[in-house]
Amino acid sequence: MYTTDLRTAEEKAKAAKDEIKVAEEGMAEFQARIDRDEFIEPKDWMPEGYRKTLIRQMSQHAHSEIVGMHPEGNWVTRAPTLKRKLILIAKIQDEAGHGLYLYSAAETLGVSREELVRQLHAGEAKYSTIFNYPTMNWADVGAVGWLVDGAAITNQIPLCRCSYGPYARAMTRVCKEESFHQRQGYEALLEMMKGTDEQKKMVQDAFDRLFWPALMMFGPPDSDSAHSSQNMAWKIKRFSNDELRQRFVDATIPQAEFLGLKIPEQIKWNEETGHYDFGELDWDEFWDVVKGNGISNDDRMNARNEALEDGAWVREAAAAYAEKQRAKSKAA
Ligand code: FAQ
Repeated sequence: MYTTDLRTAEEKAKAAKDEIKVAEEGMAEFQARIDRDEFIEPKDWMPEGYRKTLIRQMSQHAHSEIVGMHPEGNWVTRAPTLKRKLILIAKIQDEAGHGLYLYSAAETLGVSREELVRQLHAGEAKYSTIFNYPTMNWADVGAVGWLVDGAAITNQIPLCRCSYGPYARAMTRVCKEESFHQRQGYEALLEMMKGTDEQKKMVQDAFDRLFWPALMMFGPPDSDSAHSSQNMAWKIKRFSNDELRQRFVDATIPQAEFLGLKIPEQIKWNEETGHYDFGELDWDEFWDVVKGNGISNDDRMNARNEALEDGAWVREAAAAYAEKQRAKSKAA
């Protein structure tokens, strides 16, 4: 084979050594910045693994916000009062906004939103398992706000201190909005618990079905979490999956008691640890839903694909309009 590289073997080996030295120094300086709690910004040097894992997590997060609009969207036309309908529409619009902040923040890492959306639609990208469970009745809508947004906030508050600046800043606003979402859900359930026996049963049923999948939102147990140790060293994650899951259980069970709900038998206060014990979750179910076999996986992906096709003319019209404006300003 011909080569234009005229360096001797010795020179090549030295160049390779120098490259490793520069990479090691870069890595050490990067970690030192993280350890000093400095934010990493888009134009700063970062290891490829840091960039990749952030794109992975932030895009999964964005997809979750967007797919997460569907279970509640299902109830906009059937909300029981005008007030509830307005609240629900506002909440769902907020989730769309969260998706947009997150796609934009992910784009600062050198990937396009079109590519991320393509990955979702092709089934290559994950989104949170919780959105593959159906919302069967109005109490489920309240339970999504209370439990799903509640779990989301528990996970996202530490992300406001994540080492990547654009992600951390997006999370600050998202958390404020999620807090309203959690309260509106809890308040809707409080109202139902003042109602008829049938309404109370609906709330209990929603809690019984959605509580366990909400706990799975925090990811697999720490022992099976592939990304935790590196991402905690990089301060993308500040707490482990199990720590945040426990924090959520400890906050939620007193709220369930205040609502007047029956607490599952396996959940017991542990005097010694100062936490609630809640037993093992059904991790086979979790991985099955991750693989696409949940009750609503197909419905969610079909709805996303239909929305993409139905919206094609809007994107084309917007692009044609932008092109026209560009041509006009060039001509002027
Ligand atoms: N579902 O090594 P780990 C919301 C995957 S937003 C599906 O522990 P990591 C707002 C994980 O990706 C809810 N897949 O992973 C709302 C990885 O697979 P990969 C979304 C899951 O990243 C409310 C593998 O398992 N929030 O609800 C899940 O260190 C109401 C191994 O796991 C976020 O995304 C899961 N639940 O920790 C909207 C927060 N868990 O990528 C509408 C940001 C894990 O190697 C209505 N994300 N996997 O193929 C995070 O904090 C982290 O990514 C975790 C997972 C904690 C979710």
